[in-house]
Parts: sequence; C-alpha cells; structure tokens
Amino acid sequence: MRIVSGIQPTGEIHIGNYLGAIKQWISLQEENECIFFIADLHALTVPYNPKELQDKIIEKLVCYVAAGINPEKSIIFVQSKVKEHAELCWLLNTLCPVGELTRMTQYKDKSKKFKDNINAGLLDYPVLMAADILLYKGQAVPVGKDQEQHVELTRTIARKFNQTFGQTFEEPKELFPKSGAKIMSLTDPKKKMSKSDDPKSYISLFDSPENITKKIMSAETDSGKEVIYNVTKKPGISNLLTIYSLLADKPIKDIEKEFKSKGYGDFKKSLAKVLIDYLEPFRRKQKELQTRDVYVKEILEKGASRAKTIAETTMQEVNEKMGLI
Ligand code: AQP
Repeated sequence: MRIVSGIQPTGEIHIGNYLGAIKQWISLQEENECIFFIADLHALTVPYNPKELQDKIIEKLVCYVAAGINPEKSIIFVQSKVKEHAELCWLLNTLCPVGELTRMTQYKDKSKKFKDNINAGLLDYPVLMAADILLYKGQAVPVGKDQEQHVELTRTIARKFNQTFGQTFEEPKELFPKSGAKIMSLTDPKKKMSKSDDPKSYISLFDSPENITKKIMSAETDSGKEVIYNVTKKPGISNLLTIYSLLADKPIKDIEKEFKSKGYGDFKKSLAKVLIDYLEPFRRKQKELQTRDVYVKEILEKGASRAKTIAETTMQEVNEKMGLI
C-alpha cells in the first residue's frame, strides 16, 4: 500500500502524536511505500513566528528520525519543498463546496481559539490535506481520531474528481491504532492532548525525566483512589492507563491488577518510570542528530526529490484531465 501522513511543525511532538500517528508509521514502513512529510504549509494557518517556524521544521525532521522513521525506507520531506501540494490544492478547491469546509470540527475549534485570525487558509486546510494525500495517490492515511473528518472529505473530493474527470484517484482509508487514537490532555482529560496547549498538558517526546515525573505526578485524576479503567467515571486515570498499557505493552487489566491495593501516587510514579525508560533512546538519538546538520539536510533533499517525481506525474495527469494545457 502507499501510505501518506504528516505532522505540522507547531509546538512539540507529544505522546498523543506518537501513539496516534508516528508509532503506526514505524510499523507500516516495514512493508509499505511510506511518504511522511512535515506539514509546514498547514502550520501557517494559525499565528506563528517565521524564525521559530524554520527551527521547528528541522526539529520535526529530527523527531521523526529519532522516534524511528527510517529515511532509507520512507520518503521524508518538507511539504512546501514540493510545490505541487499547493497547486493540486487550488485545483481541488474548485470541486469542494464551501459548506463542507465550514462544518469541519477542526475549523470550528480553531476559529474559536484564534478569533482574531480566522483566515481563508484555516477554512481551506482540509482541501490542502486532500491534496497532500491524493498527490501521491495515497491508499491509507495513519492518523489520530481528530483527523477522521478530513480523510472522509478527501474521499468525497476524490470521488467527485473521478465522477467529473474520469477515474484517477483511489479513495484513501484512514488507519487508526486499536488503542491510543485519541490521547487526552493531562490537565483536562475531557480534551484531546494538543501541541498548542499548555506544556503541562502533554508529555513531549523529548521531555527531561524530571519534567516527565512532574507532569505525570500533577496530572488531573478523578475522585476515589482505585486504579480502574472507566472512561465516563474516571477519564483521567483511564487516559493514564491507556498510555501505560501502550508503552509498557501490557493489557490494561494486568495493570489494574498490579495496582489493585495501591493508590494513584504509586501508579503515577510507575507510569513516569515507564515513560522515562521508553523515551530515553529518543532523547539520545535526538542529541546525536542535532550534531549532524549535513545528514539532516541530505534526508530532506533526497526525500523532496523522490516525492517530486511522484507528484509531477500526478499533476500532469490531473492537469490534462481538467483541461489545462
Ligand atoms: N491527542 C492525540 N491523540 C492521538 N493522536 C493525535 N494526533 C494529534 N493529537 C492527538 C495525531 O497526530 C498527528 C499530527 O497532528 P497535527 O500536527 O496535524 O496536528 P493536530 O492533529 O492538530 O495535533 P495537535 O497536537 O492538536 O497540534 P496543534 O495543537 O498544533 O493543532 C495527526 O495524525 C493527529 O491525528
């Protein structure tokens, strides 16, 4: 299968991004043709600082590789380096009703959050995402649950294109992990963990052991003291149990048993240790990559050139079918 997915270079990549998306990418790259990009054009739709953005783009590449994406196996590149993303987005815009875009949950949430900057790019985000996927004729998109609506819209746009201009695109399907498709905020377990929130609400992949311990020990828990999975009654503990189970590779039932006669404090201490141990190799690899600028640039150049070859072929076909010369 051809797999396509990306992450915006906003904030710091957290364990929600990892468990929802990157962890799937790592296993998928073994047997599929994978295309992973840094979605810098998407990041322009919310307020940002241009100098910081440049640093964040490189930071994200380092993060992908440190977390286990293999540049020999997968194509890794920066979205804006392949101009066909923006070009296809424009063409697909002409097929997408505005009404479809105004009903998108992410658009509604972000327009509320950034009241002073409700720009046309924010509204058009899902069409650019459709272009990101269809440009490579992606068949599957490993993402977290929050992106479900956008992949659904990609299918609608692909269908409309095929009906209007002839069969061109396969309708891509979303790939959610069995568990971890929606990791919740540590400070408010009713909200999803998000890069643009307060750093106390997430564990970054490169947080120091001290910070991990602090954040986990002060994570919002629920009344009572039993370590039991119950999303409605105990959303905080259930979220922590999900993280524990995925990182320690243990069923939730076994973790509940282990902490049956212990309280939240012991459970949290143990979870902090699980996180620290799991993320230790990531921190080590990050440090090593930070000293290898040339290698990092090479990955991006090689990735963009491989991506461009596929993108140009699709654009030629799309331009012809749409009547452009
Ligand atoms: N809390 C989450 N649980 C599971 N998966 C998640 N993803 C995001 N949050 C969670 C998945 O991570 C990938 C990259 O996300 P993105 O950079 O495109 O931005 P996002 O979905 O908007 O993520 P954030 O963290 O909330 O970023 P900001 O705050 O910048 O908007 C996607 O596959 C997403 O599903």
